[in-house]
Amino acid sequence: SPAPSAARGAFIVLEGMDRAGKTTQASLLRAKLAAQSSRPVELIKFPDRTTAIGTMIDAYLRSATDLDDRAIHLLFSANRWECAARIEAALAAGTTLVCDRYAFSGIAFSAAKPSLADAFEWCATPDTGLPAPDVTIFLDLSPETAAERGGYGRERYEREEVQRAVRAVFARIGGQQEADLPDAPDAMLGRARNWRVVDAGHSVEEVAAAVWANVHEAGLADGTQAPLGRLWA
Ligand code: FDM
Repeated sequence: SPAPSAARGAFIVLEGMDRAGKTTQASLLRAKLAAQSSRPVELIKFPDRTTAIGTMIDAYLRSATDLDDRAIHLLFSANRWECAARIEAALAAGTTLVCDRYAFSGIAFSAAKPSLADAFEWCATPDTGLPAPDVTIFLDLSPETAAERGGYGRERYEREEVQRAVRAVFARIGGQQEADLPDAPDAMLGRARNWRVVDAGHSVEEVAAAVWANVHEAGLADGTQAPLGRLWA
């Protein structure tokens, strides 16, 4: 394992489909990382509904309010920006962060909307310059398996047709359908961002093992010496 003097904490993002078990896997990963080293590990999540911007996002997701598609997109990005300094400080202080959703959800859920279908680059732009994850693990789940797990909840995006469209954008972000994304600069593609896909259609234990294997293979079990990157460089 890496020297205890590794310069900073690792920034590990979990993305995934609704019902993929993202929140469960984030807390299992946190526990596993904490057991592997003495480095502090913290869980964070986006949207962070506790801030003033987060309160507006929460109302939108519960359909208590309506907002223009571009306006809500910018609020989700602003919600990351208001946490960016805290993320950087924590990593620099040696804390590893496990982050439940990040800018990729921002792109996927917005570009899945008909009004923004041809605006992938516009969707990516507001997040330019945010701390870049050292690895992003995407928990993939088919709508069929989601249905077997009891279907979706009641929030705005928890409908099968939305989930299908979101999954298609995630596949584009991940570079799985590169040819379909002529408008996306290379750096936005998952390949350049250390994007890993885990099939979430298995048991909690199996998925946790696959998530851990990816973190370990990425060399992030005990922080990293690599300089912190920036989206979308
Ligand atoms: N979501 C999340 C977005 O539309 N944009 C974003 O930038 C982010 C981070 O908000 F439907 C969507 C994804 C999901 C909802 O749900 C948040 P959870 O259950 O709080 O993760």
